[in-house]
Amino acid sequence: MLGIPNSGKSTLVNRLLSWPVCSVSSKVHTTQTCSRASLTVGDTQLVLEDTPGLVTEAERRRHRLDPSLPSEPAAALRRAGLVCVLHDVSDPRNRAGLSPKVQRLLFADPRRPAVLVLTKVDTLARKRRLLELTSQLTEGCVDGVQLERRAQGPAPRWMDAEQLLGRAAPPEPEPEPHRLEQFAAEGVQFTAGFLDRSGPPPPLAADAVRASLLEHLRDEVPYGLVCQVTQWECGLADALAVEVRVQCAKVRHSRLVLRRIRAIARDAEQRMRDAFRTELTLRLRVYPTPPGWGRGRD
Ligand SMILES: Nc1nc2c(ncn2[C@@H]2O[C@H](COP(=O)(O)OP(=O)(O)OP(=O)(O)O)[C@@H](O)[C@H]2O)c(=O)[nH]1
Ligand SMILES: [Mg+2]
Repeated sequence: MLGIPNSGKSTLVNRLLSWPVCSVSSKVHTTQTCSRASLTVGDTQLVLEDTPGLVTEAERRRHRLDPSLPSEPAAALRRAGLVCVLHDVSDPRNRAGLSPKVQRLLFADPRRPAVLVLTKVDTLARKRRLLELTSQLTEGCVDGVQLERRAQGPAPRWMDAEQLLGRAAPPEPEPEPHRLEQFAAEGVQFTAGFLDRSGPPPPLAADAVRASLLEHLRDEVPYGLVCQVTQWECGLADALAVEVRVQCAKVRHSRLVLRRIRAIARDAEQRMRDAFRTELTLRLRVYPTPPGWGRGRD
């Protein structure tokens, strides 16, 4: 899944899996690292890889993002059998063209199969606009073939996926399916449907708190906070007991976090319950200064 920040990559992965394994928020830079989840149909397994939004070095510095973040999507692209390029059509200023950041990456590897995925189509009142946008974005060219345009004629109709498949030419013979063992041999880690309670906490635990902070705090405040899981163990009645330390670079920011702490904790706890499909309790500890400088507050 490739696209600029906030284009809906994580949401699409979650929808395809019917499971919220990727953190989502309404702010940019929610996803910090590539994460993979698997979808199994029969004996075939599809590995979906969510990636951080594409950023320039200047954007990375402004939002205090990890130095490795800008290179992550390119690395994911090199691993992909199919690239889904997500394009947000709800943004009127940028929807008529693919971001140069996306184009640069695709041009670097032009032979990699890629499909264009328009997201947030529900925000367009006139669905017909989608046809114009598709034509603009692809320059009327699909698979290297220039499509004919009819100047006048019957209005194009939208077909649902089944109708479309029914009308399509008979499929090519199926390629040899990827097998579970093959992915395991390639070193793919599976995240969905698997929770190792005795192992180290999965990155999703800290990500859930980060997403909740992004959702509840304004402007640049959440970008200066660092979340770290400090407890991850079986507690009473087999429920997971999770503790996350939220480190704030400024005292003012810690006050803002504490002011909304109940809502943040409740939201983060629910996100973890949904993602891990287990009962758990979450405790947040907020530290206003670097570790060791004082006591945290619950
Ligand atoms: N209306 C609408 N909103 C959507 C759709 N898909 C995603 N969103 C919203 O868009 C926002 C961003 O979604 P994400 O899935 O976090 O976007 P992302 O591309 O993963 O963002 P980064 O991780 O920051 O790169 C969230 O508030 C989603 O609820 C959609 O199809 N329609
Ligand atoms: Mg994301």
